[in-house]
Amino acid sequence: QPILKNTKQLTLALLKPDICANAALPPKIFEAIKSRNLDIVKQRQVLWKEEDAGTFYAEHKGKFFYQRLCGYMTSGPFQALILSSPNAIKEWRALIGPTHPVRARINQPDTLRALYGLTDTRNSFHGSDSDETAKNEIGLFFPEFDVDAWHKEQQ
Ligand code: RTP
Ligand code: MG
Repeated sequence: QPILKNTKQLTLALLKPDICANAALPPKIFEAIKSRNLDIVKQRQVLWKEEDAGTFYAEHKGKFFYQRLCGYMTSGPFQALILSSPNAIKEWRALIGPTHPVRARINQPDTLRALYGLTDTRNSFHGSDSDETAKNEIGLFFPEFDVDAWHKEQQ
């Protein structure tokens, strides 16, 4: 029996509230996702309470931008996406670009944060940074989604 290796990776992407507040923007983002050959496996609209932001951004508690980060992320509905491709984590992070939009505009002007990001904190997008965080973050937004079962189904 041949061993079929699953070559696909999952990542968790967020289109933050500023993107979702402007109806003209999400279609442009979905176009960019498509042209980067990232598949949308699942998609959900989310509205966070303060405590949800606190859970997701626990590692940033105490930093100078923490309060404004939580205020931003609870300011309105946003979109959570599970994306897949052979190299989904790096592909999505490459597409969104550097954390800080002002730097992105100088160094990587074609990235989504360069194009749409507003400030260092209001930077419009999130992407998981490893397989482990992707699995945890997918679990937070899509508790019904079984990451391991999905990988098995791909084989
Ligand atoms: P993310 O986790 O959202 O993909 O972004 P990241 O790794 O590029 O950035 P990280 O350092 O993990 O920060 C998480 C989010 O906090 C906000 N932030 N504001 N100097 C600031 O004002 C500042 N630095 C970070 C951003 O919304 C960032 O995505
Ligand atoms: Mg991060």
